[in-house]
Amino acid sequence: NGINLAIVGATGAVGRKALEILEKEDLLPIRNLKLLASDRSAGTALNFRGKDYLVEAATPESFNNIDVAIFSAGAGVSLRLAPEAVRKGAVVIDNSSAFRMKEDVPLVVPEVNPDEIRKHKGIIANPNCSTIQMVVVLKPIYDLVGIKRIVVSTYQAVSGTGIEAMEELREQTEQILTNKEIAPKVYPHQIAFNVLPHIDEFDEYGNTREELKMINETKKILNDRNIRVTATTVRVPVFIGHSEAVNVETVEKITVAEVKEILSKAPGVIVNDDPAKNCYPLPAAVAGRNEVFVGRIREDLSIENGINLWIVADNLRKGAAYNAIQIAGYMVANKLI
Ligand code: A2P
Ligand code: 11C
Repeated sequence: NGINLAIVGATGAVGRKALEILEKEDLLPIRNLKLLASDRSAGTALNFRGKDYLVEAATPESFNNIDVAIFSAGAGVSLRLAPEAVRKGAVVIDNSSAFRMKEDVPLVVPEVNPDEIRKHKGIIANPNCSTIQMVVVLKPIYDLVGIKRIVVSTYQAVSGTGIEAMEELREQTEQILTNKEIAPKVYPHQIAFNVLPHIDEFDEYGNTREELKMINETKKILNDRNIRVTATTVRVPVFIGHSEAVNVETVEKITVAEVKEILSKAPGVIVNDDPAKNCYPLPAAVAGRNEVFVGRIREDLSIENGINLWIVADNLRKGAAYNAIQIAGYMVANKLI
Protein backbone atom coordinates (compact mmCIF):
# COMPACT_ATOMS: atom_id res chain seq x y z
CA ASN A 1 0.00 0.00 0.00
CA GLY A 2 1.09 3.57 -0.58
CA ILE A 3 3.14 5.23 -3.30
CA ASN A 4 6.72 4.96 -4.47
CA LEU A 5 8.11 8.42 -3.83
CA ALA A 6 11.34 9.99 -5.05
CA ILE A 7 12.71 13.25 -3.66
CA VAL A 8 15.20 14.95 -5.96
CA GLY A 9 17.34 17.39 -3.97
CA ALA A 10 16.81 15.39 -0.77
CA THR A 11 19.92 16.89 0.84
CA GLY A 12 18.85 20.50 0.21
CA ALA A 13 16.85 22.91 2.35
CA VAL A 14 13.49 22.01 0.77
CA GLY A 15 14.22 18.28 0.35
CA ARG A 16 15.16 17.93 4.02
CA LYS A 17 12.05 19.85 5.03
CA ALA A 18 9.91 17.51 2.91
CA LEU A 19 11.38 14.51 4.73
CA GLU A 20 10.79 16.16 8.10
CA ILE A 21 7.14 16.88 7.24
CA LEU A 22 6.54 13.38 5.83
CA GLU A 23 8.11 11.82 8.91
CA LYS A 24 6.13 13.81 11.47
CA GLU A 25 2.80 14.30 9.73
CA ASP A 26 0.61 11.60 8.28
CA LEU A 27 0.07 13.28 4.92
CA LEU A 28 1.13 10.69 2.39
CA PRO A 29 1.17 6.87 2.44
CA ILE A 30 4.67 5.87 1.34
CA ARG A 31 5.56 2.36 0.19
CA ASN A 32 9.08 3.02 -1.05
CA LEU A 33 11.21 6.12 -0.70
CA LYS A 34 14.12 7.07 -2.96
CA LEU A 35 16.38 9.97 -2.03
CA LEU A 36 18.22 11.61 -4.91
CA ALA A 37 20.75 14.44 -5.14
CA SER A 38 23.95 15.23 -7.02
CA ASP A 39 26.83 12.77 -7.20
CA ARG A 40 28.54 14.90 -4.51
CA SER A 41 26.24 13.49 -1.86
CA ALA A 42 25.72 9.99 -3.27
CA GLY A 43 26.18 7.53 -0.40
CA THR A 44 25.16 9.99 2.32
CA ALA A 45 22.74 8.38 4.77
CA LEU A 46 19.54 10.23 5.70
CA ASN A 47 17.31 8.82 8.40
CA PHE A 48 13.56 8.53 7.80
CA ARG A 49 11.24 6.93 10.34
CA GLY A 50 14.13 5.13 12.04
CA LYS A 51 15.66 3.74 8.86
CA ASP A 52 18.77 4.98 7.05
CA TYR A 53 18.33 5.69 3.35
CA LEU A 54 21.39 6.13 1.14
CA VAL A 55 21.22 9.13 -1.15
CA GLU A 56 21.74 8.24 -4.81
CA ALA A 57 22.94 10.42 -7.67
CA ALA A 58 19.90 11.33 -9.76
CA THR A 59 19.89 9.83 -13.27
CA PRO A 60 17.08 8.99 -15.71
CA GLU A 61 17.15 5.40 -14.41
CA SER A 62 16.41 6.62 -10.88
CA PHE A 63 12.74 6.99 -11.83
CA ASN A 64 11.97 3.37 -12.72
CA ASN A 65 8.91 2.33 -10.67
CA ILE A 66 8.44 5.76 -9.14
CA ASP A 67 4.83 7.02 -8.82
CA VAL A 68 5.59 10.56 -7.67
CA ALA A 69 8.84 12.54 -7.86
CA ILE A 70 9.16 15.79 -5.92
CA PHE A 71 11.90 17.90 -7.50
CA SER A 72 13.72 20.54 -5.40
CA ALA A 73 17.16 20.72 -6.96
CA GLY A 74 16.86 23.87 -9.06
CA ALA A 75 15.57 24.59 -12.55
CA GLY A 76 18.54 23.06 -14.38
CA VAL A 77 18.05 19.64 -12.80
CA SER A 78 14.28 19.82 -13.37
CA LEU A 79 14.70 20.71 -17.05
CA ARG A 80 17.07 17.80 -17.53
CA LEU A 81 15.45 15.08 -15.43
CA ALA A 82 11.73 15.86 -15.00
CA PRO A 83 10.88 14.83 -18.60
CA GLU A 84 12.85 11.61 -18.04
CA ALA A 85 10.89 10.89 -14.87
CA VAL A 86 7.60 11.48 -16.73
CA ARG A 87 8.76 9.18 -19.51
CA LYS A 88 9.28 6.48 -16.90
CA GLY A 89 5.68 6.95 -15.70
CA ALA A 90 6.17 9.19 -12.67
CA VAL A 91 4.12 12.28 -11.91
CA VAL A 92 6.56 15.12 -11.23
CA ILE A 93 5.77 17.82 -8.68
CA ASP A 94 8.34 20.45 -9.50
CA ASN A 95 9.45 23.13 -7.06
CA SER A 96 11.59 24.96 -9.58
CA SER A 97 10.67 27.73 -11.98
CA ALA A 98 11.43 25.53 -15.01
CA PHE A 99 7.88 24.71 -16.12
CA ARG A 100 5.62 27.05 -14.15
CA MET A 101 4.56 29.31 -16.99
CA LYS A 102 4.14 26.53 -19.57
CA GLU A 103 0.57 26.40 -20.79
CA ASP A 104 0.09 22.65 -20.32
CA VAL A 105 1.61 22.61 -16.82
CA PRO A 106 -0.78 23.25 -13.92
CA LEU A 107 0.58 25.73 -11.36
CA VAL A 108 -1.09 24.65 -8.16
CA VAL A 109 -1.80 25.89 -4.66
CA PRO A 110 -4.27 23.34 -3.26
CA GLU A 111 -6.27 25.91 -1.25
CA VAL A 112 -6.68 28.02 -4.40
CA ASN A 113 -6.92 25.94 -7.57
CA PRO A 114 -6.91 22.21 -6.70
CA ASP A 115 -8.93 21.26 -9.79
CA GLU A 116 -5.96 22.15 -11.99
CA ILE A 117 -4.17 19.05 -10.63
CA ARG A 118 -6.39 16.80 -12.76
CA LYS A 119 -5.23 18.52 -15.97
CA HIS A 120 -1.58 17.55 -15.63
CA LYS A 121 0.34 15.84 -18.43
CA GLY A 122 3.05 14.49 -16.16
CA ILE A 123 4.35 17.66 -14.53
CA ILE A 124 2.63 19.79 -11.88
CA ALA A 125 4.46 22.96 -10.88
CA ASN A 126 4.71 24.30 -7.35
CA PRO A 127 4.68 28.11 -7.45
CA ASN A 128 7.40 30.33 -6.04
CA CYS A 129 7.26 30.58 -2.24
CA SER A 130 6.46 34.29 -2.14
CA THR A 131 3.61 33.80 -4.63
CA ILE A 132 2.07 30.85 -2.75
CA GLN A 133 1.60 32.61 0.57
CA MET A 134 0.14 35.69 -1.09
CA VAL A 135 -2.47 33.88 -3.21
CA VAL A 136 -3.66 31.69 -0.33
CA VAL A 137 -4.78 34.90 1.42
CA LEU A 138 -5.94 36.79 -1.67
CA LYS A 139 -8.11 34.03 -3.16
CA PRO A 140 -11.11 34.47 -0.77
CA ILE A 141 -10.97 38.24 -1.32
CA TYR A 142 -10.75 37.75 -5.08
CA ASP A 143 -13.77 35.43 -5.06
CA LEU A 144 -15.90 37.84 -3.03
CA VAL A 145 -15.13 41.26 -4.51
CA GLY A 146 -12.60 40.86 -7.33
CA ILE A 147 -9.08 42.30 -7.41
CA LYS A 148 -7.93 45.12 -9.69
CA ARG A 149 -4.36 45.68 -8.54
CA ILE A 150 -1.81 44.25 -6.10
CA VAL A 151 1.25 46.13 -4.83
CA VAL A 152 3.54 43.84 -2.84
CA SER A 153 6.87 44.30 -1.07
CA THR A 154 8.57 41.21 0.36
CA TYR A 155 10.97 40.54 3.21
CA GLN A 156 12.39 37.14 2.28
CA ALA A 157 14.41 34.71 4.38
CA VAL A 158 17.77 33.38 3.22
CA SER A 159 16.53 29.75 3.26
CA GLY A 160 14.75 30.65 0.00
CA THR A 161 18.19 30.67 -1.58
CA GLY A 162 19.21 27.35 0.01
CA ILE A 163 21.41 25.79 2.64
CA GLU A 164 24.59 27.63 1.57
CA ALA A 165 22.89 30.97 2.09
CA MET A 166 21.75 29.94 5.57
CA GLU A 167 25.38 29.10 6.39
CA GLU A 168 26.52 32.43 4.97
CA LEU A 169 24.12 34.37 7.22
CA ARG A 170 25.22 32.41 10.30
CA GLU A 171 28.93 32.84 9.51
CA GLN A 172 28.70 36.53 8.67
CA THR A 173 26.72 37.27 11.81
CA GLU A 174 29.44 35.65 13.93
CA GLN A 175 32.23 37.30 11.94
CA ILE A 176 30.76 40.77 12.22
CA LEU A 177 30.05 40.39 15.94
CA THR A 178 33.67 39.36 16.48
CA ASN A 179 35.12 42.11 14.22
CA LYS A 180 36.35 39.68 11.56
CA GLU A 181 36.54 40.29 7.82
CA ILE A 182 33.60 38.96 5.82
CA ALA A 183 33.71 37.66 2.23
CA PRO A 184 30.20 37.44 0.66
CA LYS A 185 29.88 34.39 -1.61
CA VAL A 186 26.23 33.53 -2.13
CA TYR A 187 24.94 37.13 -2.22
CA PRO A 188 26.64 40.09 -3.92
CA HIS A 189 26.71 41.99 -0.61
CA GLN A 190 26.83 41.39 3.12
CA ILE A 191 23.52 39.82 4.21
CA ALA A 192 24.02 39.88 8.01
CA PHE A 193 22.72 43.16 9.53
CA ASN A 194 21.70 44.26 6.03
CA VAL A 195 18.76 44.33 3.59
CA LEU A 196 19.22 43.55 -0.12
CA PRO A 197 16.63 44.81 -2.64
CA HIS A 198 17.70 42.11 -5.04
CA ILE A 199 16.45 38.50 -5.42
CA ASP A 200 17.53 36.62 -8.54
CA GLU A 201 18.67 38.31 -11.76
CA PHE A 202 17.61 41.70 -13.12
CA ASP A 203 15.86 42.03 -16.47
CA GLU A 204 16.33 44.84 -19.00
CA TYR A 205 13.66 46.98 -17.26
CA GLY A 206 15.25 46.64 -13.83
CA ASN A 207 12.80 44.10 -12.39
CA THR A 208 14.18 40.96 -10.79
CA ARG A 209 13.08 37.50 -11.84
CA GLU A 210 11.60 37.00 -8.37
CA GLU A 211 9.42 40.07 -8.97
CA LEU A 212 8.35 38.78 -12.38
CA LYS A 213 7.50 35.39 -10.87
CA MET A 214 5.17 37.06 -8.38
CA ILE A 215 3.49 39.02 -11.18
CA ASN A 216 3.08 36.21 -13.71
CA GLU A 217 2.38 33.33 -11.34
CA THR A 218 -0.30 35.27 -9.44
CA LYS A 219 -2.20 35.90 -12.68
CA LYS A 220 -1.90 32.26 -13.72
CA ILE A 221 -3.00 30.83 -10.35
CA LEU A 222 -5.95 33.21 -9.93
CA ASN A 223 -6.69 32.62 -13.63
CA ASP A 224 -7.10 36.32 -14.35
CA ARG A 225 -4.79 38.08 -16.79
CA ASN A 226 -6.36 41.45 -16.01
CA ILE A 227 -5.13 41.76 -12.42
CA ARG A 228 -2.37 44.33 -12.28
CA VAL A 229 0.51 43.26 -10.05
CA THR A 230 3.69 45.09 -9.11
CA ALA A 231 6.33 43.72 -6.73
CA THR A 232 9.55 44.68 -4.98
CA THR A 233 11.29 41.62 -3.55
CA VAL A 234 13.85 42.03 -0.80
CA ARG A 235 16.19 39.68 1.06
CA VAL A 236 16.44 40.17 4.82
CA PRO A 237 18.70 38.48 7.41
CA VAL A 238 16.05 36.00 8.59
CA PHE A 239 16.66 32.24 8.37
CA ILE A 240 13.10 30.98 7.81
CA GLY A 241 9.83 32.79 7.04
CA HIS A 242 8.97 35.17 4.22
CA SER A 243 6.97 38.31 5.12
CA GLU A 244 5.00 40.47 2.72
CA ALA A 245 3.35 43.87 2.86
CA VAL A 246 0.46 43.57 0.40
CA ASN A 247 -1.75 46.41 -0.81
CA VAL A 248 -4.86 45.25 -2.66
CA GLU A 249 -7.24 47.37 -4.71
CA THR A 250 -10.50 45.47 -5.00
CA VAL A 251 -13.15 45.83 -7.70
CA GLU A 252 -16.00 46.22 -5.22
CA LYS A 253 -15.81 47.62 -1.71
CA ILE A 254 -14.96 45.24 1.14
CA THR A 255 -14.75 46.28 4.78
CA VAL A 256 -11.96 45.32 7.16
CA ALA A 257 -14.50 43.35 9.21
CA GLU A 258 -15.53 41.38 6.11
CA VAL A 259 -11.90 40.64 5.21
CA LYS A 260 -11.28 39.34 8.73
CA GLU A 261 -14.45 37.28 8.60
CA ILE A 262 -13.71 35.54 5.28
CA LEU A 263 -10.03 35.02 6.08
CA SER A 264 -10.83 33.49 9.47
CA LYS A 265 -12.79 30.81 7.58
CA ALA A 266 -10.34 30.41 4.69
CA PRO A 267 -8.52 27.08 4.32
CA GLY A 268 -4.85 27.21 5.33
CA VAL A 269 -5.09 30.78 6.68
CA ILE A 270 -4.71 31.94 10.29
CA VAL A 271 -5.66 35.51 11.16
CA ASN A 272 -3.40 36.99 13.85
CA ASP A 273 -4.47 40.60 14.12
CA ASP A 274 -4.69 42.35 17.45
CA PRO A 275 -2.38 45.36 17.25
CA ALA A 276 -3.43 46.63 20.68
CA LYS A 277 -1.84 43.48 22.13
CA ASN A 278 1.16 43.62 19.73
CA CYS A 279 -0.26 40.61 17.88
CA TYR A 280 0.64 40.25 14.22
CA PRO A 281 2.42 37.48 12.29
CA LEU A 282 6.21 37.22 12.68
CA PRO A 283 8.60 34.96 10.76
CA ALA A 284 10.22 33.71 13.98
CA ALA A 285 6.79 32.61 15.22
CA VAL A 286 5.50 30.97 12.02
CA ALA A 287 8.66 28.99 11.18
CA GLY A 288 7.64 25.36 11.60
CA ARG A 289 3.97 25.94 10.73
CA ASN A 290 2.22 24.87 7.53
CA GLU A 291 -0.43 27.63 7.47
CA VAL A 292 -0.23 31.16 6.08
CA PHE A 293 -0.59 33.91 8.69
CA VAL A 294 -2.15 37.33 8.12
CA GLY A 295 -2.45 40.44 10.25
CA ARG A 296 -2.29 44.27 10.14
CA ILE A 297 -5.53 44.08 8.15
CA ARG A 298 -6.60 47.65 7.55
CA GLU A 299 -8.19 49.97 5.05
CA ASP A 300 -5.98 51.86 2.61
CA LEU A 301 -7.53 55.30 2.89
CA SER A 302 -5.61 56.67 -0.12
CA ILE A 303 -7.90 54.89 -2.62
CA GLU A 304 -11.58 54.01 -2.79
CA ASN A 305 -11.37 50.21 -2.42
CA GLY A 306 -8.04 49.49 -0.77
CA ILE A 307 -6.94 46.97 1.85
CA ASN A 308 -3.50 46.52 3.42
CA LEU A 309 -2.32 43.12 4.68
CA TRP A 310 0.79 41.67 6.33
CA ILE A 311 1.27 38.05 5.24
CA VAL A 312 3.87 35.67 6.72
CA ALA A 313 4.57 31.97 6.09
CA ASP A 314 7.31 29.37 6.46
CA ASN A 315 8.83 29.52 2.98
CA LEU A 316 10.27 26.00 3.19
CA ARG A 317 6.92 24.54 4.27
CA LYS A 318 3.88 26.22 2.67
CA GLY A 319 6.22 27.97 0.24
CA ALA A 320 7.72 24.71 -1.01
CA ALA A 321 7.77 21.26 0.66
CA TYR A 322 4.34 21.26 2.29
CA ASN A 323 2.60 22.62 -0.83
CA ALA A 324 4.22 19.84 -2.90
CA ILE A 325 3.19 17.18 -0.37
CA GLN A 326 -0.36 18.58 -0.32
CA ILE A 327 -0.52 18.17 -4.12
CA ALA A 328 0.67 14.57 -3.86
CA GLY A 329 -1.83 13.97 -1.03
CA TYR A 330 -4.66 15.34 -3.17
CA MET A 331 -3.75 12.94 -5.97
CA VAL A 332 -3.70 9.97 -3.62
CA ALA A 333 -6.98 10.98 -1.93
CA ASN A 334 -8.66 11.41 -5.34
CA LYS A 335 -7.14 8.22 -6.77
CA LEU A 336 -5.29 10.16 -9.46
CA ILE A 337 -2.13 8.08 -9.00
P1 A2P B 1 23.80 18.02 -3.27
O1 A2P B 1 23.63 18.13 -1.78
O2 A2P B 1 24.33 16.71 -3.69
O3 A2P B 1 24.53 19.20 -3.87
P2 A2P B 1 19.77 23.85 -1.68
O4 A2P B 1 18.68 24.51 -2.46
O5 A2P B 1 19.50 23.77 -0.23
O6 A2P B 1 21.11 24.41 -1.98
O7 A2P B 1 19.80 22.31 -2.21
C1 A2P B 1 19.91 21.96 -3.55
C2 A2P B 1 19.62 20.47 -3.72
O8 A2P B 1 19.75 20.15 -5.10
C3 A2P B 1 20.61 19.58 -2.99
O9 A2P B 1 19.96 18.41 -2.53
C4 A2P B 1 21.58 19.24 -4.08
O10 A2P B 1 22.31 18.03 -3.88
C5 A2P B 1 20.65 19.06 -5.24
N1 A2P B 1 21.37 19.11 -6.51
C6 A2P B 1 22.23 20.05 -6.94
N2 A2P B 1 22.72 19.74 -8.15
C7 A2P B 1 22.16 18.57 -8.51
C8 A2P B 1 22.26 17.70 -9.64
N3 A2P B 1 23.04 18.00 -10.68
N4 A2P B 1 21.53 16.55 -9.66
C9 A2P B 1 20.74 16.25 -8.61
N5 A2P B 1 20.61 17.00 -7.51
C10 A2P B 1 21.30 18.15 -7.46
C1 11C C 1 13.72 32.89 -2.71
N1 11C C 1 11.59 32.61 -3.79
O1 11C C 1 13.20 33.12 -1.64
C2 11C C 1 12.98 32.27 -3.85
C3 11C C 1 13.25 30.80 -3.80
O2 11C C 1 11.52 30.08 -8.15
O3 11C C 1 11.35 28.49 -6.73
C4 11C C 1 12.45 29.97 -4.78
C5 11C C 1 12.82 30.23 -6.20
C6 11C C 1 11.84 29.55 -7.09
O4 11C C 1 14.91 33.12 -2.95
